[in-house]
Parts: sequence; C-alpha cells; structure tokens
Amino acid sequence: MIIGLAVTGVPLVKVLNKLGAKVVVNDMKSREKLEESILELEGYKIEYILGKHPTSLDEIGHIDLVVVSPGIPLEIPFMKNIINNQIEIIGEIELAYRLTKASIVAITGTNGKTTTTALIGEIFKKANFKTHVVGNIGVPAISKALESKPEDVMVMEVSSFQLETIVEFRPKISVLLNVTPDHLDRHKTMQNYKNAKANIFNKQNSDDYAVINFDDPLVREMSKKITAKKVFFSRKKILNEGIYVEDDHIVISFEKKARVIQIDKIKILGKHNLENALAATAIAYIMGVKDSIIKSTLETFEGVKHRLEFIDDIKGVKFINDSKGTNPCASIKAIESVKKPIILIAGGMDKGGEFREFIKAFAGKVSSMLVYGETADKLYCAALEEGFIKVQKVCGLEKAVHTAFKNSTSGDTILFSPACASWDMYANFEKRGEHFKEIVSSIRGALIEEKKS
Ligand code: UMA
Repeated sequence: MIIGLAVTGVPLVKVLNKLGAKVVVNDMKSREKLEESILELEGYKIEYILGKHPTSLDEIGHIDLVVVSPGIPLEIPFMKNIINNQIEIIGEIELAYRLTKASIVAITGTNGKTTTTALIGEIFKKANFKTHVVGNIGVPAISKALESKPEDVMVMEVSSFQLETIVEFRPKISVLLNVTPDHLDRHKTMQNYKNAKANIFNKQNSDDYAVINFDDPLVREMSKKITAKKVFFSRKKILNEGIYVEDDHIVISFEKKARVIQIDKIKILGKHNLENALAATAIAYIMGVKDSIIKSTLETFEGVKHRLEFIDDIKGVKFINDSKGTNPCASIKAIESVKKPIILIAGGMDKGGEFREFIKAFAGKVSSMLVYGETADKLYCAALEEGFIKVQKVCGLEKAVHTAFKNSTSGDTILFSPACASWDMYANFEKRGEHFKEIVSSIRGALIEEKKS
C-alpha cells in the first residue's frame, strides 16, 4: 500500500509495479483533485482508495508493506491502526535505499539543506561522478533508485519527515547542518524533531562519515553518539582538524593543510551560505574531489530558485523572492543577507512556532512589514509586543506586493521571506514563489503599458 499520491506517490507506484508488486494507493484527496497523478499512472494496475483514509483495515485486503509519503503524519488514526496491526511501514527514502546500489550522501538540517545538496551535486558533476540529486529538493529518491549504478552517487536532501520512517537507511556520508525549532505542529516537541533528525546517523558505522557543524551547540551535542567518522566544519573557530575559515579563506586541515578559496570569491552570499559552502567542501574532501574543482564551483554556483532569488529592479526598488524561507530561522538569515532598508512580506501556514525572536532579528534593517495568511495575526501581535509598529495586515500575497511597492522608494528592497510554510494557500513553496514572481512581473508589465500610453 502506498499512502499519498503526489510527487512521491507517483514514482513509488511505478517502481513497485515494475518490481511486480500488487499496489493499493490511498490518499485523502478525491479522485478529481488527484486527476493529474491518476492520468500519469494510466495503464498501471492499481487499486485506489481515495477521498479518505480507511477507518478500519477490514476495508482493504491483505497488506504486506506500507510505504508512506513524507507528508503523512504517523499520528493519524489510520497510521496508528497499521502500526497496531504490526504491518511494516517504511518511508519512500527507506525503499529507495533498499533498492539502490549507489553511494548515498544524505544532507539534513533545519536550514541550508537544499542549497548544500544542489551545491555538492554541482561539485560532483564537475568531478565527473555520475550524480543523482534527489530527495526533499523535489525529485523523489525512489525515481532514480532502479537506474542508479554502484559507481553512482545519490546526493539526497532529507527532511525530518523523511527521517521519521527510515529503518536500515545508511548513508556513506551524513550531514547535519543545524537544528532550530521547525515543524512542531507535526513533531509536537523539539525532542521529537531532534530525534527524527538524529535518525540519519543510526545505521552508520566506522566505515562511514558524518559531517557536523561545530558552531551549532545542539548539533555538536547530538554528534556525541555518532559511530561514523566525524568531520567537523566551522565558520567561527579554527579547528585542530576539519574544514574552517582562516585569514578569510576556506581551509581544509587534516594531515596536510590547504587553502581552498578566498571567501569573498564565493558566489552565494551570506554567513549561512558560507556554512553551506564549508559543509560542501567537507563532503567533497571526503569523496576525494580536487580542491581546484571545489574552488571553481564555489566561484560560479548561483544558488537555488526561491532562495534569496533576485527577481527585478523596478524604479530602483529590488524585489527578492525567498519563498523557501519557510521558518523564522531561514527568514532571519535572508534578512541578514539583504541590504537595508527592507520592506518585508511574511506569513503563511501556522506550524505552531513563535515569532518574537524573528521580529528581534529585524535589528533596524526592516523598515516595515506586511503580513498575510494563517499567521497574519500571530506575526502582527509579535511585532507589536516587540515594539515594531510598522506592521500592516493584508489579504493575500498580491495585495502585499502591491502595497509594498506603493510604500517603497528608490533604494528599498522588497523581500518576500514568509517565515512560514506555504500550505495554507499554496501546494508548495515553489508555487508560492512563482506567484510572487508573477505579481512582480505584472507590476513591471503595467509600468511598460503606462509608458506606452
Ligand atoms: N496526504 C494524505 N493524508 C495526509 C497528508 C497528505 O493522504 O494526512 C496526501 C495529500 O492529499 C497529497 C499527498 O499526500 O496527495 C502529498 O504527499 P506529501 O505531503 O508527502 O507531498 P509530496 O508531493 O509527495 O512531496 C514530498 C515532500 N513534501 C513534504 O514533505 C510535505 C516534498 O518536500 C519533497 O520535495 C517531495 O516529497 C520529494 O521528496 C517539500 C517540503 O515542503 C518541498 N518539505 C518540507 C520542508 O522542506 O520543510 C519537509
């Protein structure tokens, strides 16, 4: 049985079908809402249970194995029912691991994992490794599992959701970038969230590697129990051994010491991206990639879409899309990386976090904020409680962008970094980012029309 029929569910069906399994698909969405996925699976032999999760296992035939999409919480009654009936449940990345022959580099952390995954993917491609960049980044690992060869590398972004349902999953290199509160609506407590992240190390042994952020006290603490060989990186401290910054250069220091690149030459900006670059350098070093390849990739890699993505400059006002800022920490990093004065647009789904630290981090850089979506009231109140009064509630992103532009003057930056998930109004952060871009392009279009007439 496959639960969830979206980005993950569709390739799951294809792979399991190819392997000869009899597949039952369950999704709480209706057939009409899942039309696109169902069309893509035309011709496959599938039994569908749609529009709800079954209330009892009697509604379905014998099930040997349940494979869940990452977005399905294990606490919902149907999942509990399956657990109580001792039917094996695994996540999609566990199945991918069981089927692939490639080496796995798995990257997790609250923030920076997409950028690090994409960056290391680029480095490996330049180093002529046959590389598959997969996982939470948007390409399910299962879709490459059968085609991957033993000499290939799977660079996999893994989320806490995905790590909750692994069993034997054992990456050759695991990476933990940072841990700050996120997804508490799903994990309920910070301890549960940390436990999910720490699962990444569980099956590794002393032949494997764990790349660890020395600067994050929580990550350092969590790394104490790891049996894999630890490789630390640090932006702040010169380490006895590891990857760190010295005299404004990234340095690799083990038996020998080498300068890889001057940090000013790294194309992706911000302190957080320096940490991502350090982590990628550590991974590349472990995999034996030449320093010159790491350097040239860091000089040219432009970052990922929806993460501090420059969109346009209209009448001296810059528009930046940071729709990937799906939690306060990610958005704080965006604010730190952008020049002031910033007009900030934030808001979205309520994941149960709080925003006072987020407002504190404005530190004179944010001149005003527009809030919308499910968290509008929460953000508005947090702002007032912190004495930040230049905050306005608006109805929807379109209104937010237009109001921000109307209030702006040349030299301002309109930063769309929501600090919240997109799921109150959009299917995902990509769709939300695309919407932002469309609105900006409509403003540009209207100005061109105005000039013509
Ligand atoms: N569904 C149910 N019951 C539920 C919940 C969902 O039936 O209780 C169904 C929905 O109706 C829908 C399907 O499950 O049809 C959606 O499955 P999903 O939520 O697992 O989403 P996918 O489209 O399969 O995308 C997932 C990841 N989504 C989540 O983790 C929520 C994508 O990460 C990932 O790119 C993709 O697999 C490929 O691996 C997105 C994400 O936002 C980018 N991740 C979170 C984050 O980065 O913060 C963790």
